[in-house]
Amino acid sequence: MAKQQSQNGKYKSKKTEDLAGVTKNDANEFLTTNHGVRINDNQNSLKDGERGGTLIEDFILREKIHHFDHERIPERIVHARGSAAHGYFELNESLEKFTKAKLFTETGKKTPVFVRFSTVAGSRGSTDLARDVRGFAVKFYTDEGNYDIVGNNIPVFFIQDAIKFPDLVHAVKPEPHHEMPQAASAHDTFWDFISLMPESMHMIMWVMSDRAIPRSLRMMEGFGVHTFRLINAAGESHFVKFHWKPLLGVHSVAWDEAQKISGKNSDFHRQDLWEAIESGNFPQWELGVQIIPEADEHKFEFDLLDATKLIPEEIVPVQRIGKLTLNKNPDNFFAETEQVAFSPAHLIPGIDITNDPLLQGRLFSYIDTQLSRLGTHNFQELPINRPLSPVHNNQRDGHMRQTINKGRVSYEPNSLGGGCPFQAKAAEGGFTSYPERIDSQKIRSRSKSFLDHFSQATLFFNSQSEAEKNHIIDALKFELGKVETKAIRERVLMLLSCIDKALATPIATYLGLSIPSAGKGALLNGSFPADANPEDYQPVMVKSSLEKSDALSMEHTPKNSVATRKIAILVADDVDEKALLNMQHALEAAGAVAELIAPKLGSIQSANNTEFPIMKSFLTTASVLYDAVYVPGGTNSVATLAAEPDAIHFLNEAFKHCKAIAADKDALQVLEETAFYNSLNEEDPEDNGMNTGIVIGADGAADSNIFIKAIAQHRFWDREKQVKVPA
Ligand code: HDE
Repeated sequence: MAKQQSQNGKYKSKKTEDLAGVTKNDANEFLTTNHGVRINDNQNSLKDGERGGTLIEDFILREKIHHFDHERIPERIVHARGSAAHGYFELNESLEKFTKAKLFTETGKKTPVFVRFSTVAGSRGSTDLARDVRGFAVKFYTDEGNYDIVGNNIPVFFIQDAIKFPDLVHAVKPEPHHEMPQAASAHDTFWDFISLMPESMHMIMWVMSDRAIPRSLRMMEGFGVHTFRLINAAGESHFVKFHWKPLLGVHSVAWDEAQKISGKNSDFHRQDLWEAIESGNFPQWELGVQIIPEADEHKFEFDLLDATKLIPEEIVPVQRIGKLTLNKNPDNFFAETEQVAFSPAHLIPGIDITNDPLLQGRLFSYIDTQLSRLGTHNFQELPINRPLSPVHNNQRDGHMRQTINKGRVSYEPNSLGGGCPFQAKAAEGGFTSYPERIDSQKIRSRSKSFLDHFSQATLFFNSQSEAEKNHIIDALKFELGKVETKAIRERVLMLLSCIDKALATPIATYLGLSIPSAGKGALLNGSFPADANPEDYQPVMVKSSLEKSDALSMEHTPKNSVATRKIAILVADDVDEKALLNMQHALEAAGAVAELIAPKLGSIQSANNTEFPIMKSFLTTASVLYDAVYVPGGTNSVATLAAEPDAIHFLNEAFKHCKAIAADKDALQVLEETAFYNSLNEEDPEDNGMNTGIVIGADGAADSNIFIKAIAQHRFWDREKQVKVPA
């Protein structure tokens, strides 16, 4: 069991201690070469006289430059851009009935974890706010070995069979002739592939939804995606789907905002995660499971082995069994976040795989990719990857071997080593695969039960709020608007019309195209094998018996907290100190982070001559980096801000992105300069703010309680249809 220690109130896991053993601190140490010789001059290379050439014998120079030359390793083919953190998983509800994995049976146990979030398509240095799927990979350092749930923030996938994965990734990556565009799916090759791959339609709904532009990595769900198996002590199997539910709720930004954040701070998510953990606001998720008895395998309208389908929560409820807490940032990005190696094949006794053909291909892909990325099979010995449970086997040697194996025996069976290391019986924790009954022919084919490509895409679309539906339509207008080939746009429109005409029609109008008929055969588009009878691949047009699923809409997410939300307070000299401090304290007491923003850096003086340090100005930050804005009163402060175009732009943008805005009554002069002020008058400027998200002090200062409630709503999407703001 992970050893728990309290240090400065922080839980310190056994893995953290393990890593501490290899962590280096250079304080009070001499500078040395890698063979441990102290360096006397790190400023000048060894030369043939003061103005002479550099001597090849300078081993200090050579080592330094050579090491530097090799600092980069190949980036991940997908999920190259990532951010990670350490933490622990604590089990509340035992799943003993279903699994023998101690991770899920010992309640109260804290298992150390390392979690890496990522975007998929972009390179290591690409923007965090790309419209993309987010990876959500969790490595559990359990007592029985490492177990990885290598999931995403979307519960389904583009394709049903692993053999299509290289095609999918080639299509979405920058186009090979000119390596453009970076970290974006809005280009011809991606939509060309999608338009010929009707099975991708459900996933397309998710990636075109706001789920693909999260407000924070801490505010997104995670999913294991595939159906896995749990195996109990009696050897019985149940199917399982894994869910991570964020305690802060699921929230997103607006697309216009996402694009601007990409320019203002392309590390937005990475920084947000880092800062939350550094400030002790540890992100948390509950682990949920949907468990299905083996006997029910064929009771669903879809195939459990088809990764383009989810199990609606209304049909199989999500049972929450424990909590994940991320409480420590990595000490070294490369050694931990970059070198961590996940794999769906990192399984422990009690958890097994299914025949999902997408999962099956992943089982060997990950280990293979680590070989080209990390260069050796000994990557499992890297500190971040090595398990806490002991490793004993006869695998030997290879590049960069760390372990010094003693003795002459490196084979099994052996008698010279006393038979060690020896196999473990199942009762001793030995891994045994589930003895699934197989009686079939070897065949390259797709099961007929995989041919429904639209029912859950329609279910997803139907389950969205009006604003969410509009965002999907707008996202598709944007993406297809960037596609240059008419035939591709038309094929996508045809596929979208099979989901819902109301989805396809406004996009077609925007593109100035008509929707081709999705008659028989039209949907196949060549996504079938050469010798197959196309009839056998014709999509099955069925409807989900469920009209709507609330769990699919972010509208129903918890909206009861402003913890860690960032609030901009716009100030200048002579600000009303009392109003400012009251609001700042109220926001901070509710867990939000309030930052003062002024026309210039340094400090401002309140009307009472108190000095307030200013760390951010309109030049160094932007409205898109905050969740809400407050303008306190104070005659001169208000006059300065009203005359400051950047302050007005800040407010206009916050309004456009549907954020809560508060202003004291005597700060109205600033709001008067905005593009939305007149619409407020129409609304009633003294509306208490809960409907409009604009909180204006009735008599004096804006009401902090109402402002806080409005911020917790996250966004007031209704504004989008009422007022268009040129920001
Ligand atoms: Fe991955 N995927 N993937 N994937 N994947 C990789 O492994 C692959 C898939 C996921 O933070 C690679 O170490 C294949 C589904 C995450 O380090 C690679 C297929 C899901 C991460 C690979 C899939 C994922 C990866 C690249 C289709 C959600 C980042 C670097 C059969 C359930 C892990 C690496 C991290 C990374 C292969 C499909 C999630 C190339 C062949 C479905 C979160 O091995």
